[in-house]
Order: sequence, then C-alpha cells, then structure tokens
Amino acid sequence: MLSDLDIAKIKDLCKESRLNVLKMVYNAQSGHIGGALSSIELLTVLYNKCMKTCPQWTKSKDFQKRDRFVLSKGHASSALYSVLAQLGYFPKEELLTFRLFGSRLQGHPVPICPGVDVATGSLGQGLSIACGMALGLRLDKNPANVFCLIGDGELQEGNVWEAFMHGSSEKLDNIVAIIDRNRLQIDGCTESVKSLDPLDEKIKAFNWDVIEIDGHDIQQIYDAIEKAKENKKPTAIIANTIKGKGVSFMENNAGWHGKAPNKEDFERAIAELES
Ligand SMILES: Cc1ncc(C[n+]2csc(CCOP(=O)(O)OP(=O)(O)O)c2C)c(N)n1
Repeated sequence: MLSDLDIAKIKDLCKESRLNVLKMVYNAQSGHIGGALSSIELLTVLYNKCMKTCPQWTKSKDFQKRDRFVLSKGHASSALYSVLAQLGYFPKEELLTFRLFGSRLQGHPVPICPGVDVATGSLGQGLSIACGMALGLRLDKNPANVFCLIGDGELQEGNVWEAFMHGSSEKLDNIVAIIDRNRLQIDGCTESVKSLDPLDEKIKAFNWDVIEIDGHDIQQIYDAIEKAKENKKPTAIIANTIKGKGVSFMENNAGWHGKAPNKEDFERAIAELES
C-alpha cells in the first residue's frame, strides 16, 4: 500500500513529465504526444516504486541484478526519457535535445541512452525481446524481473501473440506485460480498425494471468505490478488509459497521436497542465 505522501510525490512527478513531453515534442516539432501522455502514470509508478534499478548501478557489480524494461511502444520515448531524467540517468537539460541530430534521446529509444537496454520502435517486437531476456535471466539464476510496455494498437502485430505463446510455454514467471489500453491507434479506435475485445479472455487463452486496472490510478498500478511480480505465471496488466491524458483537447483524440503542437496549442496545453 502506498502512503498518501508517496501518491502525492508520484502525482508531482507525473505532472512534471506531462510538461516535459509537451516541451520536448514542441521543441523538436515532431514526436508522439497522445501515447506518451497515456503511459505517464504507468512508467512513473513502475520506475519509482516497483522496479529494482538505479542509475548508479551502471558501473557497479549490481548492474546485472537490475530489473529490465522494454518500451515496446517505442514511439512513447518522450515519456520514458522524462522518467529516466527524473531518476538521474542523465541531466534534465538533455531532454530538450529530444529528436535532434546526434542526441542520445532519439525519437525511438536506442541503447546509447543511459537506462535503455534495447532499441525499440518497430511495433510488435518488444514482448519477444522481453521473453528472451526473462528466459536468459532464469538460465543465469538471476532473480531480476522484466517489464514490457505494449500499445493496444500494437497488439494487432502477430509477433506479440507468438511471444504470449512463448512466455506461457516457457512458464516465465519473471515477466510482466503492461498494455496501455487507450483504445486509440494511429488511424482511430482499435475496435474499428481491428477489434481486440475481449482482450482479457484472449490473453488468458494464451495461459497468462490478467489483471485489469485504471492505468491512471497510482495505487491500482502499484498493487497490480506488485501482484504480478509475485505471480508464478506470466502476467499481463491491462491498463485502461486515456490517450492524450491531461490536456483536454488532446484527450481521446487520435489526431494527436503523432503531431507536434503549434505555438498556440502548446501554450494552451502548458497552461492547462500548470493550472
Ligand atoms: C511495425 C510498425 N508499423 C507501423 C509503425 C508506425 N506506428 C507508430 S505508432 C503506431 C500506432 C500504435 O498504436 P498503439 O499501439 O495503440 O499506440 P498508442 O496509442 O499507445 O500510442 C503506428 C502504426 C511502427 N512504429 N512500427
């Protein structure tokens, strides 16, 4: 159970990350806002309260013990970079180099960025990579866990379902898939592009346990991840979220999937987030 103080601190971090995402995408005049904003609470709780990892471990013997994270929906990189900067993986000033030539903070994550283990962005691949990592850790008798954040539109890639099949076939109990169920993809509603429901039953049929939560509720996110870590089966958390969460005119609007705001939209969004 998180204390009220913990929850207040996480909320402050989330607010700062929403502002960072806006500033990064505006400054670069390119990037993906909607799916970054929907995943802020998930990433913030995961990294600050659930994952065993720390930037200082990079140079120490503890490095191999770190929990791993795969951002399968790599286009939400701005949200991940904000969380990593808050934790001290690199200076916060570097956030404004997002998507610039030569920056460590590319549009999609690459391992030159401190805290990033794997290059992602080509949708559908992350859960397979995460299963491979989880299997490798088990073979090494390493108790670390692997977490993988997947978009719901991304679930339309067949490779994800091969990975679900593999995870249960190998009885991986050290992997947690978190699905950002914002119900929108690049072209509109997931249910009209290629229907996913009943998503929980489909994943259960692949012999994973499923926990469904409100993906903006900090306590629910924490409880679900902690339960998944203890589970003796691979677990998927379906996190119901709102694409563009926090900015009224971006919420539930597929048009803000991959569009940079102009000056007027940017100022409106910042004013809303700061109020
Ligand atoms: C293999 C592949 N095809 C297409 C794209 C382009 N693309 C980037 S994001 C996106 C939509 C993803 O939707 P969803 O997984 O629901 O992401 P979210 O709504 O969480 O941003 C697409 C098609 C890609 N990155 N990779």
